[in-house]
Amino acid sequence: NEPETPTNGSINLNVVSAQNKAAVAAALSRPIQKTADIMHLVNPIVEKVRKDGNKALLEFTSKFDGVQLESPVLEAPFPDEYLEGLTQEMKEALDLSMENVRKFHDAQLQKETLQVETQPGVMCSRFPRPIEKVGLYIPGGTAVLPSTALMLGVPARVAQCKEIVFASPPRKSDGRVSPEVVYVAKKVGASMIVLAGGAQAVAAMAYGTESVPKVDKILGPGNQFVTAAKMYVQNDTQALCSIDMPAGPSEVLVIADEDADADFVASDLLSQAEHGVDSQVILVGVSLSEKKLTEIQDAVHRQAVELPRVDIVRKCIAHSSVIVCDSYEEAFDMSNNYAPEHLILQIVNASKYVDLVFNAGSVFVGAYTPESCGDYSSGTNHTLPTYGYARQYSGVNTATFQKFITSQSVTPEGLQNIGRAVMSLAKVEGLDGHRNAIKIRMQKLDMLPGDF
Ligand code: HSO
Ligand code: ZN
Repeated sequence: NEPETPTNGSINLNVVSAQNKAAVAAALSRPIQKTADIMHLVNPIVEKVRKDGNKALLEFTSKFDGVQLESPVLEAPFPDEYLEGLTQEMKEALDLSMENVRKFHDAQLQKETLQVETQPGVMCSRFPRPIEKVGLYIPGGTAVLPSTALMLGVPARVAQCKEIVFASPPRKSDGRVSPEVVYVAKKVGASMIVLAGGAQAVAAMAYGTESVPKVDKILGPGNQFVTAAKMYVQNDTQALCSIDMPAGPSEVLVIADEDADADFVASDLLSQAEHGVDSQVILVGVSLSEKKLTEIQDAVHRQAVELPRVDIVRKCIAHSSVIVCDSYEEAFDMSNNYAPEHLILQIVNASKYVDLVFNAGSVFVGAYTPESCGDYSSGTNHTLPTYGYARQYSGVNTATFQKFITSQSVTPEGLQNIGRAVMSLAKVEGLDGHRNAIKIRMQKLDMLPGDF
């Protein structure tokens, strides 16, 4: 027998028993992010775009994307010729997906002013406002990613952001972005598409150039350079720009029991694995029989070898595991601890277990709910926290494109109710100016003795 090599061996998950704590920890560990290492490559790019604007942007696009452009932006109204090649089928798919994403995100839109009278005469309010200008990064080049365009563009539109700027690297063949991305840009009312990728695109949107407006927030997934540039501008007070969330490789954790369909489980694991060699794919099996486990492993191999991206899948599955445990509680503990970007439940009465989920980006409940539905068309957002950040971050949602302003109005009666507390606290902090602002008013209202 020839020894198995990574290019022709069977494509199977490593089997780990839940009792083996060290092996479980290894299976659930994430690859170390090398953001710091990459910063020294990213810093000069960002600084150059900031200093030289369009000129630098065009140079980097020529260098990294192999395209010599006349202008670094395609401005709205987008000419119809940029939609060339868009099929009716694709239009309908985009329309249906965008409509579902619109419906779900529209329902999240917070429009009302919240008002609470905390004491008689003390009215506290909170009202939402859209973030004025947003920059949406759509990864691209050879791969077409219209789904990311719609997952970011639709909520921005729903939240009524004043200006929506897309950025996506141009294709080498014709210097354009795909017609699908242009179609989405048009439908969400984007003002322009910045024809650039990587750190240079992020820098252009963070600082602005002669053609690109400076935005207030940058969102969207990207490679390590994009991620590092987003971190950089977020920390630069000159940019005054926020970002959606820290990013790591995409990941899925599937909880399956004996009831699960092996083919379905395998297909979900593989749809994540094909994203990239660094994708994290984990199966947690609850009381799985040897027979079911073998069925799943066989299905993984059988389906994987048929996929065009089998080489990526093979490398990803090589570092992926199935953890076999004895109870649902144990499975959910493990999942909550890992905090997966996507959690898929292929278990009996799956919906009953959603209450046990505390850390996850998005949950896919039941046998007929593959992650693919949420990646494209059901209505939920696919821009989700990775790398364990589901512990403290929500995925992109309508509020991601809003901020909330508080306001208050205090009457003399209200001042009577809280004024003395304010004065006491100001005193203990040694801030007499604060204390005075109350004292002066209360004295004029004859609420304090003159010598107070
Ligand atoms: N699963 C990815 C989103 C995506 N899938 C885009 C296909 N296209 C991260 O949530
Ligand atoms: Zn996906």
